[in-house]
Amino acid sequence: MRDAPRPVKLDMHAAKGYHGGMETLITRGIVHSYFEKINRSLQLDAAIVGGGPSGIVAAYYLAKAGHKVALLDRKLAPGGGMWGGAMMFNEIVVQEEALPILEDLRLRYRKYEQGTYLLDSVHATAGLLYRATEVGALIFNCYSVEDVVYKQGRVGGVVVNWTPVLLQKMHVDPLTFAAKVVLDATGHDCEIARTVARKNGVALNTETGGVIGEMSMDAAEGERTTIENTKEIYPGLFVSGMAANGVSGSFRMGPIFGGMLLSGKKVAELMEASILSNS
Ligand code: 48F
Repeated sequence: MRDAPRPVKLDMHAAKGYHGGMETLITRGIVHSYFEKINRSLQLDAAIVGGGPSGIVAAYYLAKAGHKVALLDRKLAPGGGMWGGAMMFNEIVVQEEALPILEDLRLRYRKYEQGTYLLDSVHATAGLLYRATEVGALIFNCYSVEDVVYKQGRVGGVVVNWTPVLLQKMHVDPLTFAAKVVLDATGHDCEIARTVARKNGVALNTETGGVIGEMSMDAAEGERTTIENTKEIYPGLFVSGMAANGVSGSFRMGPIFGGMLLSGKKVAELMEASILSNS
């Protein structure tokens, strides 16, 4: 016969000697640890704006290569448009070309048809976030990037504020994270590229010199061009994922994600080359 399970007892004596008891112990731990994390991020190799699939994959490869990386996302739960699959049917499709990335990140997938694979979108999103943080990428959720640091014709960091501050339209000044390179992985709105062009009156590396804006849906073409359009669009500023197609005026593609993953890997390689050449 099996032993009856022993009652679980939490050790309330852990807070001995703390004025304020257990509550102070908890608060102190969180405050110390959080400020140690933010302190480590004030001078980054790479700041990644947007925690959708392309941004997370970029964070994973850069952190794995030993670079100091922080990813900032305005939502409470980063993951962008991947959690919800398509119309909240929580499955996504990935093409064969992206299988090496699924393998690197140890995600579970099932073979479908014509060189495509299916993944549970919750598993895939949680898995990407887990692996990226496991190799050392720091993730700051509830952070909105409202501007960049712009000096001598180069993007040199991000200007951040709490999302609730911006939602409430409170007049509160932001803080900054310096970064050798910045990634706009903000998805359909390509917010950082727009801000840089609008505020500084500069030409981006696109056909018109501005943000062209995304086109309607063509899944195959959109997937192809999202990788092609992944590039440095201004000194120090890179684009990936849907923002890459938005900036360069190409198609959206819906719930197929191979292009997003490959774009994230490509941009990590481009950013790494830039970090090394500017060190
Ligand atoms: O849109 P999103 O998932 O980016 P992605 O990597 O992937 C696109 C696909 O999800 C999908 C698609 C697939 O074929 O077309 O749409 O290009 O994630 C973008 C993330 O950026 C955050 C936002 O909360 C989301 O999680 N974000 C956007 N603007 C800001 C931001 C900002 N200014 N500051 C911080 N986070």
